[in-house]
Amino acid sequence: MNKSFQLFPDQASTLAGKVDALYFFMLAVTAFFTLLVGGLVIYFGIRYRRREGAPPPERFENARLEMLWTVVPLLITIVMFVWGAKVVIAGSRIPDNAMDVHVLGKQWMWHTQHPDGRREINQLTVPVGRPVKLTMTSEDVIHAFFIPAFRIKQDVVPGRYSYTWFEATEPGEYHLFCAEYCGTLHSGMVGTVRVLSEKDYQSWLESTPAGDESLEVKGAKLFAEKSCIVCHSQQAPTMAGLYMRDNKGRVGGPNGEEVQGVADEAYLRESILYPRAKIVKGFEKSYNLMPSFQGQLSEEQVMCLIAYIKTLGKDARQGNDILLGNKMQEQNPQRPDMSSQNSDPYKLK
Ligand code: HEC
Ligand SMILES: [Cu+2]
Repeated sequence: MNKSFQLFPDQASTLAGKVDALYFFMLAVTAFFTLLVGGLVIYFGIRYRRREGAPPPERFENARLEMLWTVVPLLITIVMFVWGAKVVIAGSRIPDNAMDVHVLGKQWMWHTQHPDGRREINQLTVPVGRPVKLTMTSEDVIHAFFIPAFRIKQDVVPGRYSYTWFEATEPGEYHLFCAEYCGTLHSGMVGTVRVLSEKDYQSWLESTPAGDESLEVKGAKLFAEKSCIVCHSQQAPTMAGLYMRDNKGRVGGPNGEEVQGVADEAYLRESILYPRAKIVKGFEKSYNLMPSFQGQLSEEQVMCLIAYIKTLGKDARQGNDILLGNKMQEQNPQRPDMSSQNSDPYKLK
């Protein structure tokens, strides 16, 4: 098909076909009834038009007919509702094995960052056939992350994380847009999503420098530099195994209210920037309550700290693994040696 004039964007994700099937169904139903009702209005308008000397119109009622045109549309809209809900759920349930990518929107560009520290600007490179989870936030105003070919669009809001995911099905290059008016150069806030075959993706990984350090390593360093370690190795709750723990019964609101949810990225971010919003039970009266780090950490630094906390499994030992033990060092010899800092956890830069 002629690429310069395309009525519909490519179908390039697992979700695209599902969204389109529903869309075309609704389009067909709408077209059918528009033609039926419009056609009848015109036909009856002519057939029963007012004529000279005609008797006044009779009143006509038919309960069965009325039932019919009430129940049939009801059934059709119920089908649309159930089908639509299924598509929405498929689009919002993020698979567990998804690759993590961070997205930061700002006037007027998209920053994307892979867990290993690789960054791209106005570009996102992903392998085909693997689910990718996007954790997104904005540095200034509300943006919206929109990839038409994947049929995903999600607001990106300052001060909180939003999530979306996709699994690309076709290698190629696709448009990435900002879909929320965000200032004078909003229309220029565009980018490219590059979907590579697994082989090309591997060679891309090898050929591009991994940037500086991975997010986790940066996060581990920040954990020491910003003195999180000072409290969180002793008097404050452990970070070990915290990610995705159930908050119910474990954490309370500012006045001890019940709290729902799990310790996901959004919760960790809130705990760092607004520690008073939710307080771990038993620490309400702690003498060294956590200070707010709002204004002292950039969104990117918060992202790194979270990436680091996510790596700490249940058996991570505080004060040792928490300063990025040698385990990670062995896994990737290119990562900086943190052992000098390990020996003196309280040394701050
Ligand atoms: C002055 C001591 C102190 C410092 C410094 C500190 N924290 Fe805390 N932190 C606490 C205490 C006490 C709590 C438990 C009370 C609460 O939830 O606010 C806590 C709670 C948390 C929680 C929620 C824990 C849970 O189990 O839900 C996270 C996440 C966290 N801190 C991260 C950090 C990070 C990251 C830093 C560094 C940027 C940091 N903290 C610095 C004392 C501190
Ligand atoms: Cu924008």
